[in-house]
Amino acid sequence: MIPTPSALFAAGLTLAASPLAADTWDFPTPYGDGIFHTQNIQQFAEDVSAATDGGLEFTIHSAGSLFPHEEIKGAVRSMQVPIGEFFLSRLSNEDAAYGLDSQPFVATSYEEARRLWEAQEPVITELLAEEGLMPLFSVAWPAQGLYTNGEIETVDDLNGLRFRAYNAQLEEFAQLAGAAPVQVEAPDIPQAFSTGQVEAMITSPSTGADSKAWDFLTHYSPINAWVPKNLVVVNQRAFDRLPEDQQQAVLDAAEAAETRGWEMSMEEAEAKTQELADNGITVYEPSDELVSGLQELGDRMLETWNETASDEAKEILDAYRDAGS
Ligand code: PCA
Repeated sequence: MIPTPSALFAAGLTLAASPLAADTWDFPTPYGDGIFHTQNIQQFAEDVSAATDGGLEFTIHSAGSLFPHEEIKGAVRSMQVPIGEFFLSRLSNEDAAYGLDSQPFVATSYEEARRLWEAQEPVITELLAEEGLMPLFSVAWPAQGLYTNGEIETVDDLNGLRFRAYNAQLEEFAQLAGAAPVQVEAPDIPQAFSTGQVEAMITSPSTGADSKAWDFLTHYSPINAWVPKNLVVVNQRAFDRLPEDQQQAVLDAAEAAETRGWEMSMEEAEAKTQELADNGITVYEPSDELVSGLQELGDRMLETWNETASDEAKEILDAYRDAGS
């Protein structure tokens, strides 16, 4: 068939726009370039680029620079971007299955976090499929610890503090402790503390060190109350449109990224705690009284969780606990 002039014109335009017929995908992420999750995603992008000979490239927009964190999932869903990362338990309001990894004292070590992910993954994959999204890889943060000014001896010491929160569960936790929760995204932590918007937080040593917590806080306690995860999702239709070899390259790179990400997390958990100490933060073990008080808060949160959780979400918790016993 002889191509019509308009078809030639259209083909010429496409060629001019992408001389290598390469595809470039915008990839929004919530966390900064100093965070290992972002670095892991950069490596994922390099792996895909190498495996596809530059056929599929990613432009990573870190620290919520393209879409604010709360809009990333929706942006992937509506195909404004084909791929994105978010904090999994940020979705706890959508389904209790998402919240389990921010539920205090459910999974407190990497081993438990991994087992919890194995129980969550099939259910979460199905939930996201209903929205046209496919999970690619999930990576845990180091266990979450308590940052304050001065030592916290019992839960009562948290009473009245303006407490930085990153999801609904941390908000609930702060409220149960008598503190006043304020939602602040990780890249905004330094400013929120320096302007007095917040005065305490629970997060990883990674985020504490990246925020230079020593500039505005004096004490850190590794309460290790939960080990939450990030998730990278792709829009299923965007994925399906890729040539098969590129689809395979994405899946292979995702599998490698999940393994590498957990290793990066485990490797830096201690090093980042040391960095806090080296910069003048007092690192102290929580007292038995503090731990039991926190556990009590966790028990109350789990009661609330049970009231709202679907059968599928409850089955995750049962499967996780069965696998551990
Ligand atoms: N850092 C992120 C999520 C969990 C963590 O360790 C944050 O504080 O927002």
